[in-house]
Amino acid sequence: MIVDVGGIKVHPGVLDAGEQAELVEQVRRVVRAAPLFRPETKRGRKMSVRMTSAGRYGWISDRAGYRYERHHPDGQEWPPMPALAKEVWRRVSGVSRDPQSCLINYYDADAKMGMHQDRDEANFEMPVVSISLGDDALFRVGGAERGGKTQSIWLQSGDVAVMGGDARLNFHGIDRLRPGTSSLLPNGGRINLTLRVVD
Ligand SMILES: O=C(O)CCC(=O)C(=O)O
Ligand SMILES: [Mn+2]
Repeated sequence: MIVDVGGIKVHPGVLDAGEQAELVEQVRRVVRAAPLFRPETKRGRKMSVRMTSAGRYGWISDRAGYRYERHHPDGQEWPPMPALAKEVWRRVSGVSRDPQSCLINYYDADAKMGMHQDRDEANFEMPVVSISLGDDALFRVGGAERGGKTQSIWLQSGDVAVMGGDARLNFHGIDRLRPGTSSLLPNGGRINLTLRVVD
């Protein structure tokens, strides 16, 4: 059963417990090669999530703004995309192109993400596919204009959200986690993977 939240399609439980553990293992391999960092906004504010990327492109935010880059801030190319994440994309994206970027966000118990649009990609006909692992997170979805009506849903470990079609440019964010709701990550928190076609 797919849940429609303001046009974003949430597929509950796409990954079973074994697949979630396998994907965490694949994420750990990425993080060993391309360590998590805490990005700054254009205004010099530290974000509360830590992030890294895999695939051809990684998403970067710093004083120069938001953009995709071929390299981690330490100068290396991004590691290969987790195979299981790409498989999830193939199951749910509905498009024939493969993703070129897998952004990995790590939320500790206090992290959140403000309302924003994903609009640094060249082709908005390509969806964004978002995979949740670890603690539950309150996901808020608005419309294509900032400040409109919003709806919220608790995303659980193994859930996958597809932001596509008319909802591709909808504002969205994470208000908070519910710490201790999952035992997938030994130190708690949440990993979110977002897969995108960039160029
Ligand atoms: O953590 C999430 O579920 C959303 C992440 C997100 O919107 C993003 O990285 O652009
Ligand atoms: Mn986003």
